Amino acid sequence: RTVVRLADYQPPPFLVESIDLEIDLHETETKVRSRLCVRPNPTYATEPCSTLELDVGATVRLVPDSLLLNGKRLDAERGAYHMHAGKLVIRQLPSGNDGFTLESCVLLNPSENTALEGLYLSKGTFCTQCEAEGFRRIVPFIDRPDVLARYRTKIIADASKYPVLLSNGNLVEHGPCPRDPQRHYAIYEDPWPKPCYLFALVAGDLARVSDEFVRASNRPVSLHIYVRHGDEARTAHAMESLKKAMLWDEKTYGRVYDLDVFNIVAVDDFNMGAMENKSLNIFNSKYILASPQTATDSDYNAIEAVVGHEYFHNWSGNRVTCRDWFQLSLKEGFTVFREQEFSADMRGNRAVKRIADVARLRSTQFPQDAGPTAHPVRPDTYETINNFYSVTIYEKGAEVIRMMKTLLGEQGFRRGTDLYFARHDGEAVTCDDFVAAMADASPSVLSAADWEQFKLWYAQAGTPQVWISDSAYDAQRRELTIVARQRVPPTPGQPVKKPHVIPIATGVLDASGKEVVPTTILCLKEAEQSFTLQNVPPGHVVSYLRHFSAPIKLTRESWADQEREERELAFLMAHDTDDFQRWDAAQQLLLNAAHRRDGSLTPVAITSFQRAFDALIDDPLILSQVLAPLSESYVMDEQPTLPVDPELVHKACLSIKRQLAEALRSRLEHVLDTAEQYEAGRSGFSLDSIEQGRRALEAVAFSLLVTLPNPEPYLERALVRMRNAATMTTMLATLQTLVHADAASKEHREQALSVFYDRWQGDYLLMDKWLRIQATAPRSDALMVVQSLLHHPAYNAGNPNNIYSVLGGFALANPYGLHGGSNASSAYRFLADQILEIDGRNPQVAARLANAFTKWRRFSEDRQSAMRIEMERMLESPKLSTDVGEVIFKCLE
Ligand code: HT7
Ligand code: ZN
Repeated sequence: RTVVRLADYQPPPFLVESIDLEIDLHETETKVRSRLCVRPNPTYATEPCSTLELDVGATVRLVPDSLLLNGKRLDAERGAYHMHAGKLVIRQLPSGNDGFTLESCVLLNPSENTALEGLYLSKGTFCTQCEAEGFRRIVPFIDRPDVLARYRTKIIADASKYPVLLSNGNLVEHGPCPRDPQRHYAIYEDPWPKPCYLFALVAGDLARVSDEFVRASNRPVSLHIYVRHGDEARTAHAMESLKKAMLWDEKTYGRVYDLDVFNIVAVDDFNMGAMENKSLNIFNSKYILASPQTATDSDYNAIEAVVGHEYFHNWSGNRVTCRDWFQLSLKEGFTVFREQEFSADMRGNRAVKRIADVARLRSTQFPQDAGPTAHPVRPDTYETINNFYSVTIYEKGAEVIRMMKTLLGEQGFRRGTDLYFARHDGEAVTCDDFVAAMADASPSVLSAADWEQFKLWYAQAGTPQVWISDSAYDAQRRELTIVARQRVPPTPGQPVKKPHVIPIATGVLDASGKEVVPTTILCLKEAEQSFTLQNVPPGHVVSYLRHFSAPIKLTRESWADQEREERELAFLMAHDTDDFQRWDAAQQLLLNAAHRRDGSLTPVAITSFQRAFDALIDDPLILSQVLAPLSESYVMDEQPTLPVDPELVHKACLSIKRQLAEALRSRLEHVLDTAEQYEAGRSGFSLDSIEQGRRALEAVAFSLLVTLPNPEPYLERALVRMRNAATMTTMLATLQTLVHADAASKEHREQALSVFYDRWQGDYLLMDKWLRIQATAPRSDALMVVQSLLHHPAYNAGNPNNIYSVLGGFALANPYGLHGGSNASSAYRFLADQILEIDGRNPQVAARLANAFTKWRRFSEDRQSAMRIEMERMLESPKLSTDVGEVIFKCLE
């Protein structure tokens, strides 16, 4: 096993000043000629290097005799170069510090590229994915992010099949090929030096939708979105989102776009969400295409977020990039944070966005940090960098940035980002450089030692656990003493940890619910530390970790008795001035119930849900989040005692839904009535938060009511609603209710599924959702359902979205379906077989599925041994990729 280590980082011996590419596109044999202007790196520490090593992907075929050094042919026979372990090693370099040119010509077969890295075809469109190490699958190159070059790219292709030819930068020339008028060419020049992972090329028969953004300086930028013909009308929201993002980045960070054109291309086959290639973003079509008839509210929100995210990378990632891939969170954590704040500002309700982000962090990143693949925000080692595009690098990385903002304040943070961009524009830097800019821009806030300690957030894996005790109250002095203790749990390779700097945003309410101590930051640095709050009245209730000011798990020791805990949670749920806290208190009440094996809600909890319903009815989005059922995976991940019993958790979750439905029955029925009436009396479609809230609340109401003892009327009503709903949000929500409800009969399910299928079978994105709803249904026969979906005409085994929906839905989002019931070992065998099969085509996607095994030690012994057998079988497979191997190996370690 070959491991790359951060500690081994060395600057590159050579830099590439510019690269000239000529890419002659053919489906089965594309010819790529390159001319690199190389020069020794003056900051390279040791002797000038006499050999140059270029990275070359395994599927790249070097054309014999095509290597030219300063125009002279290099002869392999005479030892001028050789290939070794994915490197093209060139020996006879000119001595001295002058640069040289190196030309090469290679052949590729895009039609056979099923890994979707490098140059590949998506439904007849040529496209590229070069991050992290895909460029070497197109051109022999020094494929690392600290080598920044200027690019000139000539694309040649059949004119009728590929009328649109795109690459980074400005179009400087185009026309028919003089010797072959069937073919045409286009030449692009990108004036901004960039690492090769930001290179992109697209060629296809695509429709273009154009618009314009006028920068603060009054200079316009042409915006183009390229999609399949017929999809033009579905780009409006993406275009609006792009313009909003451009304006927001000017206003919030002073970041202005730096070219006169910005292109986005949507393709159906893409391993991730989207890619921020310089001026030519390539997107998974699900994050571009939306229309009121075909997209849900979540789709609209996700499009806004992802379009924003990729655009924001133009500064956080492209203009200032990463020195090496260990620094990935430098661009990803920061950009996720920027995207989260952008979305929060656009939504008009910041708490709603924060709730969604924290729910995601807790349900995906916390389990990763507690399992065998736990790694720091800046890992020390990796085998396959693709496995590190993780929730830890992205979401926990964003939390680390958020904590810096909390500590420095709005203005201090902005001073820090201004300094960071000014200092490092055009450079490839590290997370330390980011922190240094923050520290230098606000020298009096934290000491150098504090910043060193703060940086442990980059170095230590594991979710810190904080215990808070606040029983020491002096009524006479109205003084509250708070004692906080912290511990970072051991994680693989890191048995012992140091204390973190943890900002705990804290407020105090009096007995009537009035805020008496406004939010203040308790900055916990020691393993144990006490804080004193003044002017605290008797009967107070303290609210800790407001807006989730640090990515930690908090235990309130003064809540040792359940009665006090439930009472104060109910109080916070009713009165906290921070809506995030109200939601969080509700979550805790639900989680407490889920962990009482029978799922019983206390009378206090039931009353507080009834009160919350009445208090929040005018804010239906928050209310829908307060009432939203807990996911079974989350309940299992948070279960304090092992082993987890998926069947028991499923029953407990069902019982909680039923108790809520009983307690809120008439209110929920009213929600259904008003939703229908409202929709009938309204024309047009709006995304404002009240309307989204109505739809979300109706969805929750259906999902709760169908758990009641006599659910038929609600199931019937859901079916009618599904047929008639005016929005895709409600159509899909009711479909999901019908397919997921324990009480739904086979007829209900099949009818709902076939109504939807008949209507939308021509829409690939909707079929993907239709598949996912079935694969995630918590049923004891989920394995059979999933097996049959693999043979359904709507399922395309080469399409990552379909794989993530069906196999990912089953393996990662349906714990009862995967582990429950008597046939768990068959489910594990099936999953391992699928992972092996997909691994042969697309290791990156297969490795994501393999993460299903990371929780294996939380289950019963018989399940554990069944999973172990499958993992060992996978490791024995001679062709197993390092991507999957790395995940499974860590599970078994
Ligand atoms: N920066 C992009 C990462 C990405 C990627 C990485 C590995 C393989 C395929 C990929 N597609 C996109 C996405 C982003 O964070 O903006
Ligand atoms: Zn990103």
